[in-house]
Amino acid sequence: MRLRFPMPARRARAVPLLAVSALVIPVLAGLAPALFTGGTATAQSAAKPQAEPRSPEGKRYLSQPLVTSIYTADPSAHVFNGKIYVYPSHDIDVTKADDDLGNQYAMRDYRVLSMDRIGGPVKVNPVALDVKDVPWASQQMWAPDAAYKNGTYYLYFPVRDKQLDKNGLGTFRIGVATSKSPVGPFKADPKPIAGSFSMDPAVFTDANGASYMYFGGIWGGQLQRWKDGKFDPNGSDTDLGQDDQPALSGKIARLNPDMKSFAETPRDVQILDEAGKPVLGGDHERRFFEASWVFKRGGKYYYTYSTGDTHFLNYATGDNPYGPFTYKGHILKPVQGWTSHHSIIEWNKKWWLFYADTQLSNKNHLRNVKVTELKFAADGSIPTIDPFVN
Ligand code: FUB
Repeated sequence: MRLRFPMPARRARAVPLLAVSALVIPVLAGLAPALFTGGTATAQSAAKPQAEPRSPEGKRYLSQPLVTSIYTADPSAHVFNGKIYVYPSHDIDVTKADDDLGNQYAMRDYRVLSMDRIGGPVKVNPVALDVKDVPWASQQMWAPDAAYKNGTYYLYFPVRDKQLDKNGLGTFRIGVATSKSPVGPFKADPKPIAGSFSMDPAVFTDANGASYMYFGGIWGGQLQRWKDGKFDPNGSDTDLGQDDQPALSGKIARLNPDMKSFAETPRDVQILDEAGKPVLGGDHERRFFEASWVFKRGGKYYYTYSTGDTHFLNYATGDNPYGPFTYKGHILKPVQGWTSHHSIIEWNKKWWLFYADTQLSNKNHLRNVKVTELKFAADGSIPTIDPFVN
């Protein structure tokens, strides 16, 4: 079995959170370090410089954690009223062993990060939504996203419900919560979004105001259990095991104007290869695993996603929000840690990739969010980013 979570080659000594916070981290990739006091980062410190952080293999990191006072992952970044807000998962330390189901990702709440500019101080805001305040949820608040419309902020979040499967775990559904503030607190609707399933919601709003939710993820995200349109509680824990067949696709559904319900039955987001054929299930460096994120640039729609067990962030382009999308390449090479989940925004006339690694802990379930500039070639292609500096 391909174990989803343990990565022996990437394991080494864990660096205590506070020890790293005390370091003076040099400016890398043009970004100031985030050092913390009381939950708010300061761009520089007067303390004497100490050693530059290195990976367990001795490599230098391309960029530094945005915050060090809590663990964060799966960053969905947005610009609201000129300010940058990041909606991450809030990782917590648990004693559960790494497994393919993702039991060690036992997050219980969300906290929003905010900043006036990239490279500036980052604020860790109070709890925005707690699992205990979501009536239908059991556990594991995974990667969220957010949207804004007509004075209301919407927080979309995947969490297991209380309907247990063969592993005694709930079924992932996607909930929605609202607030008048971008940092919450958010109030959850009493039920998950009707027709939603699996995890990793990402909401894209097109120039004409139509909003779409992309979602889904295989293995622990359970997408493979929905292959026949209804949930199979005894289905596979990983994928369909059909390497020579088209890979499972992420999903898309247009949202109703209320931003809280689907206007249509979710459809497949198809990824095609250069010959126009669907990427196959056995093609683990190109097939969809989780972490959909869509943005539009130069009239093209970029569908971006994680390949999970091969640890790449990839992109494919299309000419409308539904696709099909043609595979183009890797955005980011593997980071330190198992998961790779990201978002991409335009801010101050530049494009930015928010991602996460495990620099602070060297544990797969205790991640830290980072940001680096994303460049485009003249033809719209994306040069692959290495998360380490050579
Ligand atoms: O953080 C928990 C899960 O791991 C996310 O939902 C996935 O995208 C992966 O990062």
